[in-house]
Amino acid sequence: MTPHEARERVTTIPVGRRLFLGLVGLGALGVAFGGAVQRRLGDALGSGLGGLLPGGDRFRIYSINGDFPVIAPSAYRLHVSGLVDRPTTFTLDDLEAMPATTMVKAFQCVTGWRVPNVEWRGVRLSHLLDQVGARPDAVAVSFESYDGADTESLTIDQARLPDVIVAYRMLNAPITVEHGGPVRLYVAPMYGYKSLKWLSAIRVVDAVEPGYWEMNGYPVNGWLDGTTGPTNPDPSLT
Ligand SMILES: Nc1nc2c(c(=O)[nH]1)N[C@H]1C(S)=C(S)[C@@H](COP(=O)(O)O)O[C@H]1N2
Ligand SMILES: [Mo]
Repeated sequence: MTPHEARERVTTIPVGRRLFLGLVGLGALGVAFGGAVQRRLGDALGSGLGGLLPGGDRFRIYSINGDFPVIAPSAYRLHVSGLVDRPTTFTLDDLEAMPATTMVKAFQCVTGWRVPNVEWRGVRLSHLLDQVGARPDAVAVSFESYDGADTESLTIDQARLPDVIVAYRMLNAPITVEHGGPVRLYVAPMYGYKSLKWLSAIRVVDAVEPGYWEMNGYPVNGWLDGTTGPTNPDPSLT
């Protein structure tokens, strides 16, 4: 089953029109990182939906195209392909059977909201890359979502950091639909937009492919400390 076919088996839940409009506005404006416009949008998004959903715990719930893909845990598939020796499709059971990493960290969105002490659990992306035999000449890793809208990318060195995980638990429970379950990416050292929800596919590639948020003005290297980090291959990408 290709990621596209998988998406067709996914039903969706529509979310608020206000949230959808907020994100369309963000794209149209091409906002500057940390700018006042972006903070206003963040507030609008928060009041539009975050308070309405159960289990939010001060997270704002984001969806680019205005709905949440609903994927039964048993139907979940993660396709890993590209510059790898063994392209593989993993089930949720496969991921849960791998060595697990648990972290408790603050989650931070560039729009200014922050949730302290969030517990995450999943398998290191570096472990998955080893399982599929990522080739030594690989440069970057690209990510796709079951929402058909969000995309992300990391350099191969960033992808291999020990606190970058393919997560299946968050907030001491299986990841909920609105938070990107059954499986989302969690890139602990970077801003929240790097933590793509409803992860459907991982491609090992030969160049960084800027994702949805980066094409809308966010830095490709979203380090939380505001630096370009130790593994930035190209300062012009920040
Ligand atoms: N598929 C998808 N992933 C996404 C987003 C999105 O809109 N769609 N928003 C990103 C942003 S900007 C943030 S801050 C976090 C928010 O996570 P949450 O919706 O669980 O609060 O998810 C990130 N991952
Ligand atoms: Mo965000």
